[in-house]
Amino acid sequence: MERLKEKLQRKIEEWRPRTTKLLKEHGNDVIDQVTVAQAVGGMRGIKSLVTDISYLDPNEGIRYRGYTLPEVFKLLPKPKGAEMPYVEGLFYLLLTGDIPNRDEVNDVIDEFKKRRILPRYVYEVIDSFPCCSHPMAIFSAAIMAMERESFFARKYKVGLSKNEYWDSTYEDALNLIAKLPEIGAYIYRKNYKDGKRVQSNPNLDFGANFAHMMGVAKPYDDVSRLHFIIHSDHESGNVSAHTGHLIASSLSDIYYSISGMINGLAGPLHGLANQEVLRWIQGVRDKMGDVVPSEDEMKQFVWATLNSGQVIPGYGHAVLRKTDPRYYVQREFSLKYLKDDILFKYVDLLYKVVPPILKEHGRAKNPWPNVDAQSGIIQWYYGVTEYDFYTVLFGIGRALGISANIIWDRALGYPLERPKSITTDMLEKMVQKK
Ligand code: CMX
Repeated sequence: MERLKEKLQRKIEEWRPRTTKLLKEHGNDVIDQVTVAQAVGGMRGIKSLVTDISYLDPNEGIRYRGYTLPEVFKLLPKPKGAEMPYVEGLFYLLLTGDIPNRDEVNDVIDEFKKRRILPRYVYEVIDSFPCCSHPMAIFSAAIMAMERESFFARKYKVGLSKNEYWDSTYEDALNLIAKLPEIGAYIYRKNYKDGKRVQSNPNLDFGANFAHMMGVAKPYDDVSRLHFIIHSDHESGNVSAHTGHLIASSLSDIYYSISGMINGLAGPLHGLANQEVLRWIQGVRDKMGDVVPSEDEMKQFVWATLNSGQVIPGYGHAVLRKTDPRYYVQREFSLKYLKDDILFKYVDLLYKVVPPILKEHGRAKNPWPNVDAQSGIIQWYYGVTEYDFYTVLFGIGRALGISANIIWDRALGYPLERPKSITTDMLEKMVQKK
């Protein structure tokens, strides 16, 4: 069997000439134009990043390496008796573009197993955080504390050829990813379970070990696999992925990049929306006294939020123009396992009520739900009710995709990212000339 790193090396060597040829023969071909609205408005839709790990079609949603989510769930190997595939297999797919067989998944499992032990000082960093710190701030700092372990940074210091950047970046990425479940679970236990740590079990896969360290019984192992897989990648332009890529482009190592992407994910317009959805629903539930609102009552709650100038969390998207397939995957899971749960009924009712209201409101370009509209209620159902923690779960999953991207950025020699800014004066002069 070709080991993961060997296969990656072969794939990189095969891919490099494609990028070189494109640049050499078509470097000056125009692929997009930029409008004033795009320059002022957050660069929406400008085609200016290249990634082969995933692609987001506005209507179809995400494909990982060309595969839709249902295909990914069908094709990736699963642990015995599990409904959801190995997270390790998903990482293999993101990194190499190939669906792994069982031996290849076992290879990734072994790689993570070797690298999973968390340095003692990481627990101390987590322990030292003052009360009421947000779990995302602790998560980011815990990753940052491990920067001293960077293999890439050490190698760079003594002199590293550009062609070899990807190799030590790969080592850093695997070292870090292997430790994320334990960091996340320890933050959870520290913040909400009196700091009682559950020792990691080396015989379990990524999802099952996370569930074990969280102290949550089956089927939370499958819930974790599902969660990490659907959150892993969403092409390059979203805030977390772009932040990770941007930081890495200055040759900062993966610890800086992943810690930075976590900080971007922590915003309520991005990953924190999963927490905000639960907070919003619990606010309604408090007013309703544990009863599911009628359709009319729910409409009033939604309008009240909009009329107070706030967004409806979990709805809308910068790229998607249809219901997010990540929402569908979780909806199907919920219909199977938590159909009668009161919070699922809230979410189900919101799915009926919110899109027509957002259309009538007339602002959001996409009135449909995104991944965050559904994820929190699954966590809540299985006992993880501390919703401040939910974005950490998103972050563990997202680190898989961003790390794969950064390894490939280095392999293909993507340079320092440096778009050009202009002044408002310049913009005004440019449009006057027309
Ligand atoms: N509720 C109310 N208004 C919304 C809205 C929502 N869910 N989604 C968009 N809008 C508003 C925007 O605030 C904007 O208002 P203004 O015209 O006053 O500036 C207008 O509609 C146009 O926005 P857009 O072009 O449709 O959306 P953007 O690309 O600017 O923003 C997003 C995308 C996700 C930030 C936005 O839809 C939003 O705020 N959604 C709620 C938060 C959320 O669920 N975020 C998670 C996204 C998924 C993820 O990254 O995890």
